[in-house]
Amino acid sequence: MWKDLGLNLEAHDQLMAVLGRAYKDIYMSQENRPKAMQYLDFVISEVHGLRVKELIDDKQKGNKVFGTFCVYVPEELILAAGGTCVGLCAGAEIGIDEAEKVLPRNTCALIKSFMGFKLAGLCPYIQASDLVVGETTCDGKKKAYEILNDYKETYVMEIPQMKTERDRTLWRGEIIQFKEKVEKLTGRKITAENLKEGIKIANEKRRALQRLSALRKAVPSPISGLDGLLVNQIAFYDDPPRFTRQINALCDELEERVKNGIGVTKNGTPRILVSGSPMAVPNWKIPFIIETSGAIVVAEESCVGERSTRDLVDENGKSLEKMIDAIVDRYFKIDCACFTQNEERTGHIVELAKDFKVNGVVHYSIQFCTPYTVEAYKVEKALQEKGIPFLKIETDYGMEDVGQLKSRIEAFLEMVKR
Ligand code: BJ8
Repeated sequence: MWKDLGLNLEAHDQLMAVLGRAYKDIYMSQENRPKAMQYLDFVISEVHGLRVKELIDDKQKGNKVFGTFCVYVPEELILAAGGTCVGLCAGAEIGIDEAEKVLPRNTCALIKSFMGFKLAGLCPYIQASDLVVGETTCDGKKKAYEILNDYKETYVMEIPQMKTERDRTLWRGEIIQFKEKVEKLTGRKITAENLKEGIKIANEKRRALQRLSALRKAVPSPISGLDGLLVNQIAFYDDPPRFTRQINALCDELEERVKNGIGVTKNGTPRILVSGSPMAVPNWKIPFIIETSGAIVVAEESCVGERSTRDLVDENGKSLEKMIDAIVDRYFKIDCACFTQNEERTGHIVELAKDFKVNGVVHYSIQFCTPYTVEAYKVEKALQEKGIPFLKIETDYGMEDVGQLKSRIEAFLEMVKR
């Protein structure tokens, strides 16, 4: 299968060995994990195995795979046409030498990573995809997609940069055009009936993730931040109905824990909100440092977290038109830092900090990510006004700065404890 996908077999084996070791050290060393996390352990062990096989089997039945890098891509339309939406590999320092042959060195690690994975032949998901769907969010991504398109067909959705009525009209046009692209590629018409089903599947997945998020508000939290993040990461890869069932089972277990006052840490452990750039698998660096420094992460204000699960698509639309409008509205609410003005995001961060009773916010931006690094100023100001401690971190996927980050995080935790 790997050969047919055109993967670099030797390098892929090495990558799997490193990933396996990192997972064992970071995840399996945690104490008191919920039993239902075993399913997530299994998915990770098969993330470059059974899941890819499922996609290949599905393609043999005539279904299409859409690879994505952003939560703006409307999964509902893909599901309606019998397709599968998968997040592509972008969370590890892989193939950097290859990536830097086509991209400037001072490009964010996420962009270098997806380019590196493709050029080094290490991402089975991009190899299995029939189409990559990109978007004009930040400049780095939109220019990188032009280059990626030389190696893999990449369709780019235009994302408005403001939220006026004119921008909504543009966004609606983009959604319609994408619907037509999906119909053309899959050879299937999107109807009110199949779109209703697509909306339902995507909403059910978000509801399960919302349920998990709500349970993490409990003091003490019944699940670690590392495990919470992992669930949100796997949401981009797994089969949606199966994932929803498994996460609801996890939530049943966590509900019991909350009822019995069982947590993964002691009462009094500092509670941290991590906010900022998305963390794709296997980017576990910041929560790992926080949680091995005596605190717990209780929420992620990020696309791999609250931003992608906060809003549902309204399910009351009866006609195809109305359903499309509901999709337009739901995605138009996303508060990515690529927008200007983006006051919603700072408002959401303050709200989350209060709801989750956090002792502090760690703002994480990937080095060279202009939108999130610049927006950190406004976030800090908004939190300062509310008296909520704030720490700004800028880093990449490398491990060289772990010691230095740990010292800064430990000092921050000392301060929030006072
Ligand atoms: S909706 S956050 S998934 S664009 S980290 S590549 S912004 S330079 S990832 Fe994102 Fe969609 Fe927005 Fe979410 Fe650019 Fe920054 Fe890199 Fe980023």
